[in-house]
Amino acid sequence: MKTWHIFLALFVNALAIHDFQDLRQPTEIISQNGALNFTFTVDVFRYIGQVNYTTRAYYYHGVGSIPGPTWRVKAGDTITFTLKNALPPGQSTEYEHNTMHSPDTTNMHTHGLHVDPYEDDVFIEVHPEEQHVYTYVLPDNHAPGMHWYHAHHHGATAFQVIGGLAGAIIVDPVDDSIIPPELSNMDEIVMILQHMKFDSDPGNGCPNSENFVNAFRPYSYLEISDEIGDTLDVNPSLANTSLADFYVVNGQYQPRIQMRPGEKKVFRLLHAAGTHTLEIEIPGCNIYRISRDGVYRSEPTDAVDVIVLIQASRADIIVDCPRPGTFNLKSTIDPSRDNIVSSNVLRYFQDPILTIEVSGDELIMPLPSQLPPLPSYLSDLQNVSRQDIAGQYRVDFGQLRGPETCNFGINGMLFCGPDVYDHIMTLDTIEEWIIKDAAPESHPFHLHVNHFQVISTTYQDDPNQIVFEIGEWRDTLAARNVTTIRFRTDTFPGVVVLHCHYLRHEDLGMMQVTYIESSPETDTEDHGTGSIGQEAEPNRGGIKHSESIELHESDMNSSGQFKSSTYVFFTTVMIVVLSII
Ligand SMILES: *[C@@H]1O[C@H](CO)[C@@H](O)[C@H](O)[C@H]1NC(C)=O
Ligand SMILES: *[C@@H]1O[C@H](CO)[C@@H](O)[C@H](O)[C@H]1NC(C)=O
Ligand SMILES: *[C@@H]1O[C@H](CO)[C@@H](O)[C@H](O)[C@H]1NC(C)=O
Ligand SMILES: *[C@@H]1O[C@H](CO)[C@@H](O)[C@H](O)[C@H]1NC(C)=O
Ligand SMILES: *[C@@H]1O[C@H](CO)[C@@H](O)[C@H](O)[C@H]1NC(C)=O
Ligand SMILES: *[C@@H]1O[C@H](CO)[C@@H](O)[C@H](O)[C@H]1NC(C)=O
Ligand SMILES: [Cu+2]
Repeated sequence: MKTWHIFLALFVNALAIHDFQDLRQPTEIISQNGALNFTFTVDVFRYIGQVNYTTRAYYYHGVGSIPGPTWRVKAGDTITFTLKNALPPGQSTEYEHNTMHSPDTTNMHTHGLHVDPYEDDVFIEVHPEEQHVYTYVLPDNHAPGMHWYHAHHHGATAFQVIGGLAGAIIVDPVDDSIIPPELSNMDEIVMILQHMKFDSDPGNGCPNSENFVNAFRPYSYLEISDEIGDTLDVNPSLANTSLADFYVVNGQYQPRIQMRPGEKKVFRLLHAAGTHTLEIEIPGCNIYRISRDGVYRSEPTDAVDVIVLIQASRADIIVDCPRPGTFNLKSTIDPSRDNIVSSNVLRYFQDPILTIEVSGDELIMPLPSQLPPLPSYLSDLQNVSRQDIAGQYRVDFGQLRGPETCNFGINGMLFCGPDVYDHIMTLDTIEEWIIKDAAPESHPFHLHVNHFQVISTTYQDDPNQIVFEIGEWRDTLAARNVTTIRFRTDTFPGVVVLHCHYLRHEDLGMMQVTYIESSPETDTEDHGTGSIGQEAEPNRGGIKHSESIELHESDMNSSGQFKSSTYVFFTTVMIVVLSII
C-alpha cells in the first residue's frame, strides 16, 4: 500500500498540539534487507497537548513520543530490538503478587505477532538502568496485517499502557502483488487511539468490599498512578478544565484529514488501550471492513454503520465520503446496541474523535472484490472433524468465591505464576477452547502468539455479528456467554499466556499460562525455571495445574455447552484447589 511517509515526529515535542490540526503519522522504523535493528529507551516524558502531563514514553534516537514509532516489517524479517530502561531507580520493587506494583519495571510484548514465545516473553523484567535485547524472527509465512507493541509487566501493564507505552507494528506482504490493485491504490492512514483520563469517575465499584480495586470501570491516570505507588509527579495541566477525559489519535486531540468526494482510503484503526470499548461511526461516509486484529477477511464487508473496537483490537476499514463537507469519526453509545456491546460503563462517547474534510474533484475508486489469502496457520478450522481436535480447554472469566468477592479470576483462580501451566498442548495440532463469561460486562479475552478462529457462540443478542463474527480470526475477543474458538498450535512450542485485556484485571490476577509441547510427553526444550510448587516436570521447566481442570470431550455437548453437572464439579474442584493454596 502507498504509505504516508511523513516523519514529523521530531517536532512533536516542540509543538503544542491543538485540535483540528492535520493528523500526523507516527515515525516509521522500516526493515531493510530482512532486518530491523533499533533501540527504544523508556524514560520520563512530558506529554504536551490538550493536557500536559508527565508520564513515561519510548525514546527513539533521543526523541520521545506517544504513541511510539511504528515498526514496519515483512514476513521472514528478523527484528533485533534493544529495550533500555532509563527510568530513575529508587521506587519500591517490593510487592505482593497480583497487585498493582513496580511502576518503573518494564518489558515488551508484540501483541498479535506470531513469533517465538521465548522472545515475546512477558515475564522478562527490565528494571531501571537495565536493558534487554529481543530477537523476533517472523516466520516466512507470517500474515500481513497491523499489530501493536506495548509494555506488559504483570502489575504495571495497565499503568504503563494507559500512560502511553504503546505503538503500531505493521507486517507488510513480502510479495506486493498479493494486495489487489484496488487496495494498493488507496492511501493508508494509521490511527492509533489512546485514552487520556484525568477526572475521577466513581463508576461501579464493589461496595461491600474493602478491595474496591477490581471492578469494571475506567480509572483516571492519576488514580492508577496513586494506586501503583508511583512517585513521579504527573502534574497534569488541562487546556480546558471541562475536558478531562478524551481520546487522542496518534497523540493528537481531534485532528483532521482531507479526502476528495468518493475517494477511498484505508484507515488502520488500533485501539491501544485497556479499558473502554469504542463504537466507531462516520455518519455521511461509507465504511467497509477488510480486516480485524490484523487478519484480512476474504472480501470486504458490505457497508457497515459501526465498527466495534474492543480493548486492544484493530480494524482496517476502507472509508469513502461521497459528498463534500466535514464528517466526524466518532464513538457513540447507541441504545439499540445496549445488549450487543455490553451494558456497562466501559462504552465511550466522543464526537468527534477525528474530522474528515471532503472537498475537491470527485474520485471514483472501486472496492477490491477479494483480499489477500491467509497463510496455512490460519486455515479454516470450522469444519474440522471432532477426532482432529487434539486438545480442549475452558477459560471461565468470573469472580472468585469467598470474601474477596470483587476479585476477578479465571476458572476461579488468580494468576499463579509463570511456571504453572493450566493447560498443556501439542505442537501442530488443533485446539478447541471455550471462553465463558457470565457477567453482563464482557471481559476481553486475549491469547498471546496465536490467533484463534471464532467457531460458535451461545450469545444471542448480536445476530448481525457486530462485536465478533463466526469464522473470523482474532487475538482478542469480547467474551460473552459461551463462545467456542479453535486454533492450530503452529510453529512455536512454549508458553502461551492468556489474560483479560481490561488491563487492570490482568494486573490483579486475571491471567493464566498454558504450554505447547514439541511433541507429546517428550519436550526437549528447557526454558522454564520450574521454581513454583511441587512435582516440577524437569523437561518442561514448569508444573502443570491439577489435572481436574482439563476439559474433556464428554464435558461439552456438540453446541459447545457445558453440562451443568460438569460445571458444579468444576466449581467444587476450584474451591478445593483454592483452599489448598
Ligand atoms: C544492531 O545494531 C547495533 C548498533 O549499531 C550493533 O552493535 C549490533 O551488532 C546490531 N545487531 C545486529 C543483529 O545487526
Ligand atoms: C502545555 O505546554 C505547552 C508547551 O510548553 C504550553 O504552550 C501550553 O500552554 C501548556 N498548556 C497548558 C494547559 O498548560
Ligand atoms: C471545553 O470543554 C467542554 C466540554 O467538552 C466544551 O463544551 C467547551 O466548548 C470547551 N471549551 C472550549 C473553550 O473549547
Ligand atoms: C463448512 O460446512 C458447512 C456445512 O456443511 C458449509 O455450509 C460450509 O460452507 C463449510 N465451510 C467451509 C469453509 O468449508
Ligand atoms: C446464553 O446462552 C443460554 C444457553 O444457550 C441462552 O439461553 C441465553 O439466552 C444466552 N444469553 C444471551 C444473552 O444470549
Ligand atoms: C447442548 O446444551 C444446550 C444448553 O444446555 C442444549 O440446549 C442443547 O440441546 C444441547 N445439545 C446437545 C446435542 O446435547
Ligand atoms: Cu476482565
